[in-house]
Amino acid sequence: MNAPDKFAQLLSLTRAPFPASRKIHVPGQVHAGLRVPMREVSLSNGESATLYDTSGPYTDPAADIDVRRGLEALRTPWIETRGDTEVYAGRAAQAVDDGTRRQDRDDPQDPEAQRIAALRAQAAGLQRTPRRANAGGNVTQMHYARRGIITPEMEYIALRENTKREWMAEYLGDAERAARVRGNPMGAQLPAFVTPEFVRDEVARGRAIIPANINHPEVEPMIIGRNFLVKINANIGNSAVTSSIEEEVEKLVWAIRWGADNVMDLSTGKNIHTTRDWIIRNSPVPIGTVPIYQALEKVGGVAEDLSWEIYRDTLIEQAEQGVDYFTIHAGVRLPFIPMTANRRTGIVSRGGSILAKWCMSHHKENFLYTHFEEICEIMKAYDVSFSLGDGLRPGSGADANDEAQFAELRTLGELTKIAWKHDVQTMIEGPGHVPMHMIQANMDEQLKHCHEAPFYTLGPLTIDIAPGYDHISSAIGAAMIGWFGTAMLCYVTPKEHLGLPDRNDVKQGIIAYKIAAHAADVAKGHPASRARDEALSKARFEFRWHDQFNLSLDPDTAREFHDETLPKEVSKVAHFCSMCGPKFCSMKISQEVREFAAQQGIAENAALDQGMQAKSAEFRESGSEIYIPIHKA
Ligand code: IRN
Ligand code: FE2
Repeated sequence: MNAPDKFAQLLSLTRAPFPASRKIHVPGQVHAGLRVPMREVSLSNGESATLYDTSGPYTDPAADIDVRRGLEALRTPWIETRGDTEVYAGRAAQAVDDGTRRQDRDDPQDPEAQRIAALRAQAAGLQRTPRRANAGGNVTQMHYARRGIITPEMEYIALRENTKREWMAEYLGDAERAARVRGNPMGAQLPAFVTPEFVRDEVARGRAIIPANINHPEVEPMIIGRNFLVKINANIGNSAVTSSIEEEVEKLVWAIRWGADNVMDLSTGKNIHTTRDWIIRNSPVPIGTVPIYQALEKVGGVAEDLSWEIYRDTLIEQAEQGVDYFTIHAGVRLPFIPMTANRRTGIVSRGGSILAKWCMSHHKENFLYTHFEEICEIMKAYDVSFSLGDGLRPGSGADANDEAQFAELRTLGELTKIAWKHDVQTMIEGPGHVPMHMIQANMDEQLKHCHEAPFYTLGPLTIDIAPGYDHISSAIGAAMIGWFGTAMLCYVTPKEHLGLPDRNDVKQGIIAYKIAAHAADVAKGHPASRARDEALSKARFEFRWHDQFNLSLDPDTAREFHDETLPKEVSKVAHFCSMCGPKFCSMKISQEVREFAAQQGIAENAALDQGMQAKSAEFRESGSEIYIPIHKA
């Protein structure tokens, strides 16, 4: 079977368009040629809903995708027009030879080496010549924003955040449609609709970041900041390398299908570099990594052998490939490590523990801290954003909000100032395990010490006793902290603490986090967020079952659950479901109440009384059974 066929087969499920949905593209105004993708769901009553869409061209049946070639590089003309970059030979290949490849040299006797050589050959069509800022230049979105420039990325984002068509109409100058939405319920501090100027201003202040490496031109720009939709991140790639590009890309496509706004490639082990080529070239969402993981591979897993030089080369190697943000645990300072000694669960961050080990064994300050300005120089040459790591996050409720955690957080605030001096975009990573009553303090401290740089938290898990269900224990904390102002939520899957997530675990984690993020958006009063809830509730009340499924976060499961008891097509228009049965459907009753009121010409409340009394009599007469088995026949 040739490659595209294999991919098509593997992706038949992940590439299927969502039911009743089509991809639409909204044109730019400031920048001609922008095409901002959204998902439009057609409803059976003739209306439609427009949804934020993270799935990229994969859910577009018209898109011609070849994973061995990579996605279309839509940002290349934007980057070239800016005229501030140069294409150069790059050092990625050399870095791989120096490091990763040293351990898995292509030894003809070694089947593993042969396998890896074959994998590398598959990636040949995906290697790109890198680009960097002209000497002494700075190509970060923050740098442009601070000079008052509205980039195509910024306008793209402004349009993308406006999923409510009417607001978009106003932006697009459709006065008639705009007039209908004057009385919208947006929150006081939020704009009526997101303008490109608002995006620019938020990025200039450091209150939002646009992770978009100039070497990742395939990315569909998105924004992370508390005055925008709350975003979620899914981690992939921490398992052993699969045998083909197709399988690796499939994991990514699966994650973005369900709504991952960002994906982090946390691969360890062999062939990290090649796997990353596969992922980035085929990813429409920003990709983050934790470069210390690869640096550790390069020194054979011995933390003490790490050095600034090896780390620096790894940063450049990954920046040339197009990684959009790096988790950098520069706040794990030597004096903070003893503060973890009496913790219940010590240091639980992978990166944090690697650096703590290096600091302790050399009795030296963390080299990421001492070389921070040099790291900024690298970041600004490619526009890689910082995700300042929380290496000392609590790993149990007992350790939440302790001295070590907050000492690190304050350091991340200091480092943010340094990054901003270089116009490098920065977000701050946060916990971890935090009981509900201690969550708000995390947001307060972050706002106080990190100068409003976006917060990006892992959950937090609100309790410690739910292995197997930690997507739930953490989504509760994530919803809360999102509401308080966290800009991005790092998902947790049901396999957390237990093993590697499989396909279904990834989906469960993402859906749990979409719920948390959306709950936060609704509570914050994001202008566009409620539209989908409104459309779905209306469909629910009017018994438009297909519309209810199609508007839901997971239409497949919604439909399957309904099918379990009422599989027939006629039930998809029935004015009841199997939960309460035909007689006790509260929605049906309230509709009857409305009709009754209209007929009788009396006020709805009075009718409600009468209607309820009638229903109450009916209920008693029928034997006062709450659950009516509907499949008796
Ligand atoms: C997010 C917030 N705090 C931690 N994270 C994520 O945890 C981080 O972005 C990365 O994806 C993952 C693993 O980080 P550690 O364990 O190396 O700190
Ligand atoms: Fe944990």
